[in-house]
Amino acid sequence: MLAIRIRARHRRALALTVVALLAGPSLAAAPATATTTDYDATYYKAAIGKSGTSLKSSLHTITRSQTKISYSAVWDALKVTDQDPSNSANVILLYSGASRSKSLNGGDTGDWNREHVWAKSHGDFGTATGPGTDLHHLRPEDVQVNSIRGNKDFDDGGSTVSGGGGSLTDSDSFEPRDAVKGDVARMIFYMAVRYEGDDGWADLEVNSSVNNGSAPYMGKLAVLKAWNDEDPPDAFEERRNQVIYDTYQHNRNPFVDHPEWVEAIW
Ligand SMILES: [Ca+2]
Ligand SMILES: [Ca+2]
Ligand SMILES: [Ca+2]
Repeated sequence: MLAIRIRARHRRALALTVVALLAGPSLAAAPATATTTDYDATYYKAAIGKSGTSLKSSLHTITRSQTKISYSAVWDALKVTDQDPSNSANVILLYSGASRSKSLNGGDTGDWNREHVWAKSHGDFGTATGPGTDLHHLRPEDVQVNSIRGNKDFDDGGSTVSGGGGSLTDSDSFEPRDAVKGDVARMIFYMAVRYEGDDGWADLEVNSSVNNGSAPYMGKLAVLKAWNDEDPPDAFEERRNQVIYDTYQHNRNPFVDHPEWVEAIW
């Protein structure tokens, strides 16, 4: 079922690429176009046809129904969700793109650890069971690269991050490598709809700033929207969403299924 859906999306993406090439030499990515998924008639039934705050509210109600896992259980979950498709003994590190042994999870140089893409200080949710253990924004990352990203907001620009796979950083922001820019954006947008302040955690929102610090915000909105368009969901990201849904949390990232919903809300 999933394989069929992925192939269908890739055919659409290819068709869109041809249209974009025929349309002219613009370097701007085309906005994400409407997609259909196997879940539209079921999981997303209440959201279909909506936009703006109505869509956001609907997606919140849908995604807040989930199973939650402990922070210690996140280690083993990431070994499944982020498994290297070419080597089942390894995980792929988000920013660096490296393939590293699953057994090297830990805190030492050369290890990988649990990166909170929505920095856990932004809203101060820590690692208690909740947003701090939500697999939809937790990814394996090299210990030192994770430390360099720190709690910076996302924006374009900066100098090359050592071991960062082409990621850039400056004093107040981080730019992931191109292949995961959309993944990062869709994780941030998921957090903004999933957490609305009604379940004991901060209402997380995307804004247009950097230096958000411990405020429950993440920037920059315009950059994240562009990244969503430039880097559409691929098979790795879609499989990850499916594994979280089937095996761990039983909720989905709506923006992996429907990247055009970013534009429909923001
Ligand atoms: Ca900056
Ligand atoms: Ca990607
Ligand atoms: Ca929110």
